[in-house]
Amino acid sequence: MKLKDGKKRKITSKSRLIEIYRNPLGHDLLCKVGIYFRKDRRWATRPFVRLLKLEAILAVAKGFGNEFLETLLRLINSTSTSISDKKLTQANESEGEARAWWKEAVIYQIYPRSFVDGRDEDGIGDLHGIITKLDYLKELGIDCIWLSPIYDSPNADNGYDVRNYEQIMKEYGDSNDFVELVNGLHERGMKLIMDLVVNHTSDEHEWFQHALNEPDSKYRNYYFIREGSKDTPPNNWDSCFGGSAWNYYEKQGVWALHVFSKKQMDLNWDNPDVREDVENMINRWLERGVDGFRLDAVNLISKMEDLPDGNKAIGQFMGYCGAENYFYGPHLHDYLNELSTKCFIPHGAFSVGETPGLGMEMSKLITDMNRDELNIVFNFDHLESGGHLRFDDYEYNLNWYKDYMCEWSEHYCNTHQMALYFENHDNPRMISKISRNPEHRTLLAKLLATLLLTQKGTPFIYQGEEIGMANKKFSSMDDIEDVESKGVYEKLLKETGSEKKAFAAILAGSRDHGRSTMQWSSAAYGGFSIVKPWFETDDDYLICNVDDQLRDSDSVLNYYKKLIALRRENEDFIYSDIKIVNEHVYNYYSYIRGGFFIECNLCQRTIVKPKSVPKKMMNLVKVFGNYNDNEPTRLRPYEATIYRIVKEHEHYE
Ligand code: TEU
Repeated sequence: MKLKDGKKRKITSKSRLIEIYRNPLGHDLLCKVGIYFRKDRRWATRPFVRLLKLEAILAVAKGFGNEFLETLLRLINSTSTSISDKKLTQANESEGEARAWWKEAVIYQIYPRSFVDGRDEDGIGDLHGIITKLDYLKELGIDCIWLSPIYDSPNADNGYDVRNYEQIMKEYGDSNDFVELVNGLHERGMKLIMDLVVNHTSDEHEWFQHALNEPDSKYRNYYFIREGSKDTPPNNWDSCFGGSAWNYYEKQGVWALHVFSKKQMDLNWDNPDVREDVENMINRWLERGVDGFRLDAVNLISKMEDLPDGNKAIGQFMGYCGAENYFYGPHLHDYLNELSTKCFIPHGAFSVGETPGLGMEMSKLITDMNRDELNIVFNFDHLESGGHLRFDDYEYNLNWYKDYMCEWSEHYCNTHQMALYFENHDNPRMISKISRNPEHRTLLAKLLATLLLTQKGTPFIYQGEEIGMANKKFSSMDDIEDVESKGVYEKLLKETGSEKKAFAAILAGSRDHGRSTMQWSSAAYGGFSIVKPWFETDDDYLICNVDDQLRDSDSVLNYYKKLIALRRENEDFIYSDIKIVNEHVYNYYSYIRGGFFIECNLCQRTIVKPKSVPKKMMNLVKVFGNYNDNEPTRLRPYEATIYRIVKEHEHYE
């Protein structure tokens, strides 16, 4: 809210929720609080509730004391933008939506270590392996691949700890393989986006080695290095991989900050030299033919000045302490704008930010096409049902996803684009989160494919998702590779004293479920390699693999192919608005995209269609779905169908 002199009114504990809601950060924080308490996202806008004062809400929310209130107010008042920025957006909308290849593209994420072991047969995936699968990807209909990091790395976090940005990781190949890969993609009309990990570097990166060992070098200020005694870290922040976010170096008598593992040291983006080095590095890759980047944990790059202690209540809420001081830091917008103007825009490069913790309004600011920051972002709010964290053992409720999509679709305008995804290398397989019943596997995989490829946004498919790969059958911590899972296990073991409980959490949330080797065939090791892979899991490849599915016209893989082709042939799936129909019917999700009607059952029971729908059926012709026959009045478990609207429709509600 603006005062008469144009200044923004300060938000205080006496402010009403609706006033806070008008501030982008305030809006998103209120949503997060709602998610935590399993309220619906729009709880703060309901009649009466919207008029409550902040202090009244906090009085009922036990455990959130004064300190929490102060942190909240500091954060909200520190943002200079307000939701009225939407005006910018709406002005543009009347001119129609700008076209862009990355809105039309279907993007496929490759986790190189687990994709294909090509040339050297060492049980580790590599660039040559990827090259041998380019035709497979082209036939599937993929327009662009995103490669998880392939830079030189000691692999503390499988490449997300970069030792040298200029070199290709030895196990993956060399610069000739890289050139062959870029050419192979471009010859096929496909594009390449690389992972850009610049919130931190490996502790083995030469910048960090100089910083640590040469106190007077210019690199000292490239990181957050603080002198001090061994007993007291500079603040109370936790690493999101478990333990303190500070590592002590005995020999040098200093602490250094790492939000992730203790081999991933946070770069100090407030130092202009850091930004310049990073920008030059990015431009070198763009000159080598890269078409864009996925920017790792990029909303973490701007840390609050003086690195203040984290609020304990927020720490509890997030699972680790300190995040409010860096997840949406004071210079985030400036730094993103600088990257965009110095690197992405001059090269016409695409950018997708990985932005853990950001909500809808903050994401809109970052991706508004008038602000020149990022093209799109990966939001995380749909990945767990309300009130749950990834390591909770529970069944995901798809109505949560519907609610999320309804809200975002309502507020995202033509000047923003959503990134649509269910899986990546940081998450278990989505179908396993929803149901572990093997009878649902194929149905669910096809339902998710339908959602991914027919809603409005840029779809990202994660390797293996296209054949319906499921979670792995790990039997103990000996089967686990991931640095995060190991850290979280130690933490939970300390907290609960129970190996069983700690392992149950790992089994539910481990990133290793998505990092197992790709299942190409029923040959030994799933055709991933001819030698024992770096990460051996179970024998699911015998019943779920690419070769078998290529031969089966009814397979998940062929369903993906058909859907991608349908999307390509019909721009309705790209540029038409999404109109949600019967939004309030639980377990039922249906929407119109231009000349198409999509209808889904979100649960494992048969449900009756809303009364108004069957009447309209005469105007619809089934294109295809995950059941081959049709039932006019009911939807079977996880049923998903795409219809063409053949007659002028008016209302489907
Ligand atoms: O992830 C950032 C991130 O915050 C999370 O997704 C994270 O992996 C996890 O959920 C924390 O609890 C990115 C990468 O995608 C991830 O693989 C890396 O480990 C991480 O950054 C550090 O580079």
